[in-house]
Amino acid sequence: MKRKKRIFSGVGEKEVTRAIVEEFARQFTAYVESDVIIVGGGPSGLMAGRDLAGRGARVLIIERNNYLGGGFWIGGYLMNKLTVRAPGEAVLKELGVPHARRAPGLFVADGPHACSKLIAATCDAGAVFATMTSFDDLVLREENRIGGAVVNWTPVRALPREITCVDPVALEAKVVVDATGHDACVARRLEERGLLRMPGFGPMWVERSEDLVLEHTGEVHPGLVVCGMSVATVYGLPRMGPTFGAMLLSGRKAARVAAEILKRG
Ligand code: 48F
Repeated sequence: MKRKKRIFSGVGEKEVTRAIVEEFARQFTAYVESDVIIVGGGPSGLMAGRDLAGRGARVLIIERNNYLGGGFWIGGYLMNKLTVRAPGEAVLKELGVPHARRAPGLFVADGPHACSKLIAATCDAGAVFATMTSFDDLVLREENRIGGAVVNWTPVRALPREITCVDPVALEAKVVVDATGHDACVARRLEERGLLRMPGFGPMWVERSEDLVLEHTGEVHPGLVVCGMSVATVYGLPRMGPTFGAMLLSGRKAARVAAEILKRG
């Protein structure tokens, strides 16, 4: 049979596989040492990553899922409309996310639109992602200063202990940001070692919670910055439910704080 002219290039399976493996290895090797590791690719982590990378920092975002965005795709109760209380809508404007004013100081946007724009803006700023990668532990240096994060492939955790014994690997960074949401997984590791006391987040009270989360966003231990809902868990602040202004602005503040730590050296 006469072969028709090809539409796509003639590269085969081996080139496809090499392209993936070599590019992954190149990037991973380059980010074995970075300025900032952000654990958690939800709204606060993405925002922190975008602003820090925009300031020229080398930023690696670690996310245990194969998708980024955390709780930012869905508003609440499985409904994909997000709310943002003023002044958080300034970030929606900056990202070019269409939003409607529902009441004085209250705005609504589409989850998929807002989340995809934030992810794209974070990529455009130059942040790099390790997805399907779970934070496992911290690297601690002299006087318990943070020196990086210990990570493993997410599926390793799902395997029965009897058949796997896969050691994690360590990544070095000058600053680590805990953006893991309500679980505050990174700060939790310090608590387990008696280096931090975490009361856990309190009951819902949106009018107080957003202000408090923003106020408390910052360096909680030398080299560790907390942002987003992990701040509520670390400081015992009320939760806020499906509203995201404080997540975006907390990520922005975390970027500022991390940049100051980097400058301080
Ligand atoms: O939960 P998440 O969206 O955190 P956030 O940025 O925003 C909170 C809001 O979504 C909402 C709220 C207020 O609006 O109450 O809940 O504080 O995103 C956290 C991300 O961290 C990832 C997790 O999969 C999610 O994408 N994550 C959590 N633990 C780990 C992790 C871990 N151990 N390793 C890697 N990623």
